Amino acid sequence: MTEQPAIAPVDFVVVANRLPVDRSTDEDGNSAWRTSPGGLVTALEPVMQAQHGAWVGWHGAADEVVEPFEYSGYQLLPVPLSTQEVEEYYEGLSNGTLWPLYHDVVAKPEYHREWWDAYVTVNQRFADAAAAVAGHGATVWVQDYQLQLVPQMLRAQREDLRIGFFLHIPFPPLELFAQLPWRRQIIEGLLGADLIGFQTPGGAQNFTRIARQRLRLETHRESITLPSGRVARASAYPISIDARGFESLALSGPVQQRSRELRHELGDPEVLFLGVDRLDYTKGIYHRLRAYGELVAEGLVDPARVTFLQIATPSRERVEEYKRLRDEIDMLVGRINGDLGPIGRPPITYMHTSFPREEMAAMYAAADVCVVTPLRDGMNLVCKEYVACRSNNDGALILSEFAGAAGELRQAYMINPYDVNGMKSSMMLAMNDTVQNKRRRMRALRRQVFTHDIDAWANSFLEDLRAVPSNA
Ligand code: ADQ
Repeated sequence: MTEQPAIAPVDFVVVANRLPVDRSTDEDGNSAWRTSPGGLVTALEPVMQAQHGAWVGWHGAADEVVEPFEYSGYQLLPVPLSTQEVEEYYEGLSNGTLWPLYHDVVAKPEYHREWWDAYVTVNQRFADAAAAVAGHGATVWVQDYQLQLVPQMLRAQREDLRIGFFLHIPFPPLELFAQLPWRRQIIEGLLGADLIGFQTPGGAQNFTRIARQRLRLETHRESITLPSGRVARASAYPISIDARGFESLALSGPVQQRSRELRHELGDPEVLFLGVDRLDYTKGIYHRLRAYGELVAEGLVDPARVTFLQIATPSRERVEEYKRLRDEIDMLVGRINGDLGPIGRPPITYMHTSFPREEMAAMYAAADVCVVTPLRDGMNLVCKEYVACRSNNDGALILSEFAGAAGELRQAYMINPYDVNGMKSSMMLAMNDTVQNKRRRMRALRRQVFTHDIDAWANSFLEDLRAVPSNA
C-alpha cells in the first residue's frame, strides 16, 4: 500500500520562510498558535480561506518537527530547520550575504560556500514540501529573498504549476549583483517562475537587464524568453498596508485616549517627531538621529518644546552587524541626551522593543512628524501606516528617496539620508510649514495609500499570475 499524503492536494499554495503564525506558551506550559502581525498575512488570509489553500514555512523553532495542521480555514505545513541551517541558510546566506548585497552594499556582504550549500539544501526542502501539497495545475506563490531557488526547483518537478515569486527587498543593479559567486543560480532559480514581482520598476528592470546581459536571454519590455520557449515576466507590484484597518484602529476610542496619554508621558511637547523601524542598518536610524542631535546642539530645536520618539524593534540579534549597530545607536542617543538634555527633557526617547498594533497606531496618531530615512528599502510600510492614521489630514512625513515608497508618496518631504544638512532643513521645514501646505501634502498621500492598499496589491499580482497560460 502506498503511503497517504498527510494533506489533500490544494489549488493555492504560499511558500515563505516563516509560517504566518507564532507559538505562545502560557503559564501552565500549554502552547497555542496565533496569527503573526503583518500585512502579508492579512492580505493572503482571505485568499487562503476561500481556496482552502496551504502555507509552507518554518515554524520558528530549530531542531523540531511539527506535523501539518489546519489553522483559520487553511493548512499550515511546517518545514523543519536544524540549528546549523538557521545559522547558515537564514542568518548566514540570507541575512549576512543577500540582505546587504541587495541593499546597495550598505554593509559588507560575506561570501561563504558552506552558507550557500545550506541555502540550496533548505530551498530544496521548501520546494519539495510545496510540490507535495500542490494539486494538479495549482497556483504557487513563493515569497522573498530566502527562497529564490524554489521557483526553478518546483518547476523541475511540476511543469503543470503556475508559479509566482515576489521579492520584498530591492533587486540590485548588475554592477553590484555581479559580486555574488552564485549569481547565475539565483537568476535561473527566479526564472523558474511565470511571474516575478518586484517592489519597484527599477528592481524589475535590473533583473531583466541581468537576464539579457549575463544569461544572453531574449527580453522584450517585461518579458524574458527562456531557451525552452517559455516566457517569464518581471514586473513591479508595490506592496502596501491594510489602510482602512489602520485608520479605524487609530480612530478607535482606546487608541485616541492612548495617543493623548503618550504625548502627556513625553512631557506634552509642542512638536513630536517619531521614528519607527526594525533595528537594521539599512533604515538610516543613525543618520537621522545625528541630524536631529545637531539641530538641538545648534539651538534650532528646543528640547523643552520638541521631542523625538525613536522606536526600534529588536531584529536579527545574533548577526554581528546588528550587534554593532545596536551599540552605535545606544551610544549616539546617550551622547545626545547626556550632552544636550535639560533635566527631565531628554531630546530623544529611545525604546528598543516591539509593540502591539494598537500602540503603534497610537504613536502614529500622536506624532506631528514621522521621519523615515532608509539608506535603501524595498518599500517601507511604516510611512504608509503613518499616513493611514492621519485622518485629519494633518502631520508631516519625511521620506528618503531611497525607499521604494518614494515612487508613490511623492508629496512627502523628500530627503537624501546621506545629506545631513539637507535632512536638517527638511526636519525644520516639516516642523514649521504652514497648516495649508501640510494638509495639501497629506491629502495627496492619503489618496495614494487608500487607493493602493494591500488587497489591491495581492489581487493585481494574482490576477496577472492567473492570466499566464496554463501548462496543466
Ligand atoms: P521590513 O524591513 O521589516 O520589511 P517595513 O516595511 O518598514 O520593513 O515593515 C516594518 C513593519 O514592522 C511595519 O509594519 C511596522 O509597523 C512594524 N514595526 C516596526 N517597528 C515595530 C515595533 N517596535 N513594534 C511593532 N511593530 C513594529 C521588508 C522590507 C520592506 C518592505 C516589507 C514588505 O525590508 O522594504 O516594505 O518587507 O514587503
